[in-house]
Amino acid sequence: MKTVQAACPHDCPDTCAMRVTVDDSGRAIRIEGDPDHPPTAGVLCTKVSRYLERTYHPERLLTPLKRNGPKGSGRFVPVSWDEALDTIAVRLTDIARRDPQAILPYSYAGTMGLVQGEGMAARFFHRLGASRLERTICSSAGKAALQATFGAGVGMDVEQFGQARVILIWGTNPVVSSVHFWRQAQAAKRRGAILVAIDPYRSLTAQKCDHHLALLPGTDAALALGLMHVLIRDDLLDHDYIAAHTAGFEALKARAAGYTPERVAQLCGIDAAGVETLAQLIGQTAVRDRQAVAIRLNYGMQRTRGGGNAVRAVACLPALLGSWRHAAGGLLLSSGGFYPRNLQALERPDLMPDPPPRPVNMVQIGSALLHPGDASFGPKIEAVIVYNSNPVAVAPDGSKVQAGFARTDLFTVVLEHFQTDTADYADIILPATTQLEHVDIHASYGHRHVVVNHPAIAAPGECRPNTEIFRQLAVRMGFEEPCFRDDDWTLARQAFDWEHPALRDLSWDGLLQQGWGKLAIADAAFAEGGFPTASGRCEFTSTELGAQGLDPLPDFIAPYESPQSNPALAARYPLMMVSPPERHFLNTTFVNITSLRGKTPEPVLEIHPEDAAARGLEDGQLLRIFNDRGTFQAQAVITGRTRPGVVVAPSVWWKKYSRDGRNCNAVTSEALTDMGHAPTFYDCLVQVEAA
Ligand SMILES: Nc1nc2c(c(=O)[nH]1)N[C@H]1C(S)=C(S)[C@@H](COP(=O)(O)OP(=O)(O)OC[C@H]3O[C@@H](n4cnc5c(=O)[nH]c(N)nc54)[C@H](O)[C@@H]3O)O[C@H]1N2
Ligand SMILES: Nc1nc2c(c(=O)[nH]1)N[C@H]1C(S)=C(S)[C@@H](COP(=O)(O)OP(=O)(O)OC[C@H]3O[C@@H](n4cnc5c(=O)[nH]c(N)nc54)[C@H](O)[C@@H]3O)O[C@H]1N2
Ligand SMILES: [Mo]
Repeated sequence: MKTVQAACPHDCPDTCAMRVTVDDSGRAIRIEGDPDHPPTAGVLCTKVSRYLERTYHPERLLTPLKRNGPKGSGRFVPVSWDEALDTIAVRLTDIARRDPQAILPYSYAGTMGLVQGEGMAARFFHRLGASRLERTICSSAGKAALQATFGAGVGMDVEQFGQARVILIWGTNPVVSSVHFWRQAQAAKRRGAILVAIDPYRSLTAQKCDHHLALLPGTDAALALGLMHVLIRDDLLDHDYIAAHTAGFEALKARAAGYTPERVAQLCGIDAAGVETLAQLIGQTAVRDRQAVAIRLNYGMQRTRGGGNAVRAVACLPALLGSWRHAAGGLLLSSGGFYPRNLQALERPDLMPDPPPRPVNMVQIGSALLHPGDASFGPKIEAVIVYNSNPVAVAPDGSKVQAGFARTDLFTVVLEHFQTDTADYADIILPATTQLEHVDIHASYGHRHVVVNHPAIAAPGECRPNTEIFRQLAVRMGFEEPCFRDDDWTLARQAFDWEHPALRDLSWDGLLQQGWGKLAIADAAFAEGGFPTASGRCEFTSTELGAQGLDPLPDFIAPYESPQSNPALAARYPLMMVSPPERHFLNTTFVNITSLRGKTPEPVLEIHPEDAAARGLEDGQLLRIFNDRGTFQAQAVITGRTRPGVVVAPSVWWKKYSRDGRNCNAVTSEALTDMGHAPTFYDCLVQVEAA
């Protein structure tokens, strides 16, 4: 029997430290949260506590496979590693001889590990001169907004939320998506804190908060500007903090003047009293009582057209209130910017040709694959190498994505654990190791610890780590640079700049032994200002955005698709659809885990009783949800949890497990946000009828 220190690899702010118990035969028999790691506190979520079921799943891919039927048919036969890698190397060499930009890597955060993520893979594609993937499918609108406002993706320490007096849980459903933050919020509540959810939907989180403000999707910037309007009007401001540590207050004041509670109420579909009450709550608590007001902001608001501006507007509030003075006050969207990553050493961008290859936005993979190539787009895409992602299911405008991957002239390689919807379209599938079987090191975007992952068990069958697969491809492609021979622990060490002051408390040996260690960052990092912007201030007016010719101030930008902004479209498709995470899945990961799918056997669509009655729909009935882009089916759940005019499709389903072979991304669009080139999954008008 032995216990191995591990890290949860999933795309989640919590990045848990885990302990894996392995018996004498080498089989993992237990997985649990590390009780000593403060953010994890011995607890794993429902999904990851099933990680052994996933690892020992009878459908794990165990050998390389070659397609033996039409694309998408899912028919494959086993081949040797030599045959698989030789086939890939011959094909990529041939394409690269003409133009390496016709080769596209496609990856995201199937694992958040810095080694099995873009470590060796990035070196390989940089050296090859392949197209550069803009990895913007999740967090880049908010990241660009924080960059403009705070100077980096930095914020409060999640471990401090338990001491806050008021917590705004804004555009996030942590009971589902971040249970370790929710533990902190509950601790605060037990101490008498007031929790407020801001979400169009009465989520599991909103149900447990003291107040719930159900605004229309995509209207958060208007609400934030309305709160500022009241705070300024009633002089609920920390004037000293504003004077010493912010830039652009007068301009922001002028902008907020236009957002009266009445106007905001109309834009957000709420009553003006809701705006007044919330402003009084945060203003009185922060300024009159000098107590900590904390904001947990996450992804909900970022998935609509004005997502970047919405994050910028909300991010101005803590400085106006002086909340940053408290360790338990301020705002947390991401802590990722605190880590001194050493991407130069890890990913070797210097291996890229000059000028750098063209970018391709991962959100628009459907259109990119269907593009015939021209002077402005560059060459037609001839090969895609997919790892750590499932684009056929997760990317928007799914019928385009599917048509792109179905191209018979496209050469597709998929590195995977399972035969996903994307793997069905591969020419070659390569079996990858899971977190229990490989080395990794993790930063977090929710807490402030480095977490190490030791392999606990041997790889099953012929599975290999992503790193090893790219190392062997590099040999076959004739890449001779020594960096293609670095092993995984070497990559792990290269991931950070160990001389950086944020890592001064950590030693490599100590980290390997304990499995985790905390960055040296002050609890109240911005109590005395010191934001990592050029001015050192919290920038209400952003010099950076101004220099790019953009609005330097945050503003409300209406959704592409809403009854207010696009009445003609809404006449045909009157319902706004959001498709946030389903509790028992992680994006599409875990959808194939029997015990978890048992809890959610069918895709559902939640719809308000008024909208259901207007369409003669009954609870449990099979629905068709559609717009000009496509259609998918789901079972009706008629409920007052959503507001009239808004339908909710918990996601993301494997297409092949649904009755019609489609999922909600059949109707979502490829349009991008105002900042960060991010997706607009929740900016989507649909109509609903009985199937
Ligand atoms: N169980 C589980 N956990 C997950 C994931 C998962 O799939 N399943 N995914 C992980 C990943 S990759 C991510 S990015 C995070 C995402 O998790 P969160 O940060 O929680 O964000 P979302 O799930 O996008 O949306 C959360 C809430 O935002 C609401 N919302 C939708 N539109 C708007 C809007 O315009 N304004 C406001 N204020 N709210 C809106 C939705 O109704 C939903 O209740 O979760 C991670 N954790
Ligand atoms: N409609 C709608 N669509 C959405 C969202 C939404 O809220 N609504 N959310 C969006 C968001 S926030 C995100 S982040 C994206 C997520 O999209 P993806 O990053 O594609 O996430 P997953 O669907 O979980 O797919 C990850 C895949 O990586 C594989 N994998 C895991 N570890 C490894 C490894 O070590 N090696 C290899 N080779 N493979 C591995 C897993 O088996 C899994 O199939 O989806 C987006 N799509
Ligand atoms: Mo995400």
